[in-house]
Amino acid sequence: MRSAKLSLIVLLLLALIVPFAKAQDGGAGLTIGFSQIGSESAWRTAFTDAVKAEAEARGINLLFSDAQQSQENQIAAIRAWLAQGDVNAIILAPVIASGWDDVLQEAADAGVPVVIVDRNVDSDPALFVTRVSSDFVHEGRLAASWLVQATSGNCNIVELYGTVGSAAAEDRHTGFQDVLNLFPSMQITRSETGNFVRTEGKAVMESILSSEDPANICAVFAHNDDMAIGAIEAIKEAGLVPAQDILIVSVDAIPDIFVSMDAGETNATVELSPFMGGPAFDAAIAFLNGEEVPKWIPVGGGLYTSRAAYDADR
Ligand code: GZL
Repeated sequence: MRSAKLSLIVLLLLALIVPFAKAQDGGAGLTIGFSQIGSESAWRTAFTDAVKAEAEARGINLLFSDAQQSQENQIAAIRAWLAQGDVNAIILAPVIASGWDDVLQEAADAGVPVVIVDRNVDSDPALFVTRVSSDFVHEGRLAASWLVQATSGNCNIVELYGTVGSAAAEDRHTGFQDVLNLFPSMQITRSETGNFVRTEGKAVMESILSSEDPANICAVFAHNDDMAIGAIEAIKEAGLVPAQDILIVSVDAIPDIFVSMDAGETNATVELSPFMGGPAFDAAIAFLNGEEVPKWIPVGGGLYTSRAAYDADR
């Protein structure tokens, strides 16, 4: 009789304590789904590797899905994790901004918090915990500001646009145009999407070089380094000197862009940190522990015109 009573008391105590048990600070033991866009660029791959390494270091059980740049695949992965019923949180790197309302509502209804990383969604912010990202508009402004000082405000520019509909492409374009609007002799004369992919960036630049007088192209603004590297290959194959005949500025600061910079084949890159996993996991854990989380957690980055300057900032 005494042991039954004791067991009952213990169970009652556990019932009181367990609901208030905090997720361990680092997230050890949590199961978190990470819906990644794909592996379209070297930056994306570095971002994936950094998130996986962070999860491993924290003892988080990471469920990883590479959507191969398909929103349909991202939504399917999230729904599968919700159906599993044992996922504590979801990290989403959305390929494009629209089309997330339903699945984010389903996650909210299931009590599974979602943290947005990198690109943005145009859904109600109440449907996700926070967004960890850089400021894409600022990145565009930085790139344009460098080009203004490199050309004294007089330049016809080819824009290699990222994935159509993505916040990264839309906002980098907006920031770049914000600055150009101040300089009447700076204009984007051609803008074509290369979808953030190196081979597509090369193909688009080849097409532009064959349909425009290259003497009228002062510079290329590529929304990411991979497309810039593709453009560099096209410029060289057209018999022109990249970074001299045609200036080049891009975003991401991937290792390969510094190889091009060392060779004098590109001019400038804006850094985009791949280390968003830590802040994303921290935000999910804070939310699970009932703590307030800001709606935006920024990651920074500067503009670099040499490897030495980039290395000096590490
Ligand atoms: C921007 C990110 C972009 C990178 C590209 O934050 O979404 O997607 O600049 C990647 O390299 O494809």
